[in-house]
Amino acid sequence: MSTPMGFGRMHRKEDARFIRGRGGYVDDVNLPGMLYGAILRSPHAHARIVTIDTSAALAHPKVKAVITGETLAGLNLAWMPTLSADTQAVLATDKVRFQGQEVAFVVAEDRYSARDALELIDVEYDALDAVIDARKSLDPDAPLIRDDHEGRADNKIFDWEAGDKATTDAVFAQAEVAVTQDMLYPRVHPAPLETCGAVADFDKVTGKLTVWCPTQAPHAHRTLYALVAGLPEHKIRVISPDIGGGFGNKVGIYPGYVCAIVGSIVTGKPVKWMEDRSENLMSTSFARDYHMRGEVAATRDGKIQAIRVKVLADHGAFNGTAQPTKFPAGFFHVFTGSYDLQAAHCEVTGVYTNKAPGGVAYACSFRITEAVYLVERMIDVLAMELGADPAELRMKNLLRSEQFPYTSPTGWEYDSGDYQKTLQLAMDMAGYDALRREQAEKRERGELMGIGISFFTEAVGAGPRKHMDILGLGMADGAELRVHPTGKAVLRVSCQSQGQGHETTFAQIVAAELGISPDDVDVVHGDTDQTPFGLGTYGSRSTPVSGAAAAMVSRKVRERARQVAAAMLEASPEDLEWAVNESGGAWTVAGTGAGKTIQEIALAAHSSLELPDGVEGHLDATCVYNPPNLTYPFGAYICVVDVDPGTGQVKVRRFIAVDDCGVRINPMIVEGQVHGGLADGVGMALMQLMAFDEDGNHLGASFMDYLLPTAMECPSWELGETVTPSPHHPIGAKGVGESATVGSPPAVVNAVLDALRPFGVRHADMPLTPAGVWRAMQGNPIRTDLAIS
Ligand code: MCN
Ligand code: CUM
Repeated sequence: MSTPMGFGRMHRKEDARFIRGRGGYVDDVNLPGMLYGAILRSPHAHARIVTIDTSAALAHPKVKAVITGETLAGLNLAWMPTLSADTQAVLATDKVRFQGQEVAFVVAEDRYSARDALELIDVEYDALDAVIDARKSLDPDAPLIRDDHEGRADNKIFDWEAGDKATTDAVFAQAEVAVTQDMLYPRVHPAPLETCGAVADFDKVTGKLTVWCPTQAPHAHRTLYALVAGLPEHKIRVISPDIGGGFGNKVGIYPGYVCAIVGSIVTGKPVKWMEDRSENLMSTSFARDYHMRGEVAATRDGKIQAIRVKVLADHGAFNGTAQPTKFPAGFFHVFTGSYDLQAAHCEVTGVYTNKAPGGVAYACSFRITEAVYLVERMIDVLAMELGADPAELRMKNLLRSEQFPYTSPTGWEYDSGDYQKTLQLAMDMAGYDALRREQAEKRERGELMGIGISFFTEAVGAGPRKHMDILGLGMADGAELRVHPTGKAVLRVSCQSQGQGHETTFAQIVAAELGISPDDVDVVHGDTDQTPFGLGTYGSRSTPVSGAAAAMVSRKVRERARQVAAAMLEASPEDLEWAVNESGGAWTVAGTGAGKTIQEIALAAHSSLELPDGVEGHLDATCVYNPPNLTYPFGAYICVVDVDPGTGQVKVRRFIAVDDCGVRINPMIVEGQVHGGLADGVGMALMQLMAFDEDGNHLGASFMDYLLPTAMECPSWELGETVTPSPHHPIGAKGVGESATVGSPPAVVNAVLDALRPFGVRHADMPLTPAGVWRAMQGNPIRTDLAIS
């Protein structure tokens, strides 16, 4: 594959090291004299801690320190802030609040001794009743989970609403048709290949703390460590090396990171702590767990008028959700979906339960996943009620291209879209009418075939900083571009790749702007000492924000180059034109053939060439990009399934995905992102479930119990694209990293329920396992009702 001068398909630059086993991950960091940490975790979901006896562990010959909540309390570190300004116990002092919670930290000479010594710690617990079902957490007699909060009387975290209740209720009161459906988006886990971990190295002499951890947001981590540990921020360096998948799991700060830091401060040696798989599945970053009620009002002929939503959000024992301060329920705001509505209203109640911190990220774009699932299920429920075709019903109600930029009933401005075109392309690719005919014939023969559609609008690329923040840090991102005398460039960005290929696509952005080869651009990220401040990678914000910063800083460099070129050509800068041809980018004098390539200009910028007053020399530049708005990518997905009437087994036979993420920098990487997200969606729809028993015992702490999709469950994806550029993004790109995870679960579920139409089933909750489908076929679908009114 030849290397394009800018945008286009090219193999990922980083793969040269990944596929040779030369990646460098946190667990590859080995420092002289390094010690190893291990965490003792709670066996109870809810219990008071009576005593912790560490003497036997301390007597272990290879143990160097045992840290408990009490040790941390002495340092004022027993609690740390979460990403939503709640607090989370680093090591439990008073109570444990979920099974798997961190209780003590052992530091030993090797990882085996550290693990062995955990067994020697004696903790006496006084077990308490646990609240596992969010719908019971607000019962008057429910045990109070967060009695550490002064004055707290119940388990409620927040009540939040959006939209106009009076107008919405009025539309419903007049509506010809209204449908209601309760549904659960179950608790799931991102389960990346690499688990979480950290290496902390505190240098007593210089006072410098270096932390290697696989974080999606190194700068945000640094600021939080400064706030948590009280260390001066300029003495903290966070290095996020290669990351083996994040999917949201690597956004937060986990107690183990803080323990590793304290371990290093206490022992004076570097300390490594790495989770095992069970620890990762039990204690980090759960998402969803949303009990939802959707209501849709429409006319008899299928014009949707309003949507009304109630949600009960289970955020576990510590509210770990990373949401802008303004939006405690995050981007659930986008619950009006892709449709032209008169009115909308939603209420979200967040509650604590005795589960690991939930409400956190998992390829989620801050809760849009749940909102899209709700809307897209509701459209199918309405179609069933009206006896309408779900594709036609969507086509009729989708926003029209002339309505963009479109302000939603909850005040969000969708930047651009051409929804009908995208849905039509998906239908054409699927051969929609033929599929419906095939389905009708099969139904005659008792075969169960289903066709499911979803249309989603995503909102990605947070800021602007006046609306979006994490713990008060505004969401804008910096970029720095250095151009060496030979015209080779180094781009430094604040975002951090976990597998998305930034070293390639970001080099392509600079390459396109400067007319050089992406091979001549190195991308530096993931080291706070080497990169400008910014809020990192999540909510598919890298391309919308850092990608824009990369384009803008390249344009600054280009403008500097123009000044130098003018001096070289003895022309006025205004008379120069920028052009990129096969040999690269150059400033040329308009109307003459005379010009200088960017490489010639770079050399001259560093030479003894006389430059006019005010022209500094060198080409390096920096910029901070504060996005004017989010970007709103969208897509139309069609899933075709066959259900085995004898076993309830679902086979995803075809999956057509048409994504519109504006201008594509590297279509091959975009397709890879979509493939991953689609597989994820099939997993969530059919297999993935973090289950607990009534006492709060975690039932999914291994991949034997928590099922992940493999190639076996996935069809050969059929991808299409439409390109509606973002009008406010410098290169017209929108984010895409989470689109398919957001858009695909409802398509799969809609397809399975479509297959089950002969059984009169209107809804069944995910995951649609064979057992679940079988029960639905017996007229007893697995369903959870939203018990709050
Ligand atoms: N891209 C492009 N053209 C566009 C949009 C994106 O070429 N119009 C490219 C980007 O430049 C980048 C990739 O596609 O190389 C994804 O870009 P973007 O949509 O900006 O998303 P981020 O880079 O911010 O990645 C975050 C997103 C999130 S939030 C989750 S969760 C997720 C996802 O990415 N986690 C992933 N995809 C993942 N892919 C891998 N391999 N591993 C993860 O952990
Ligand atoms: Cu929402 S999971 Mo991603 O934003 O890292």
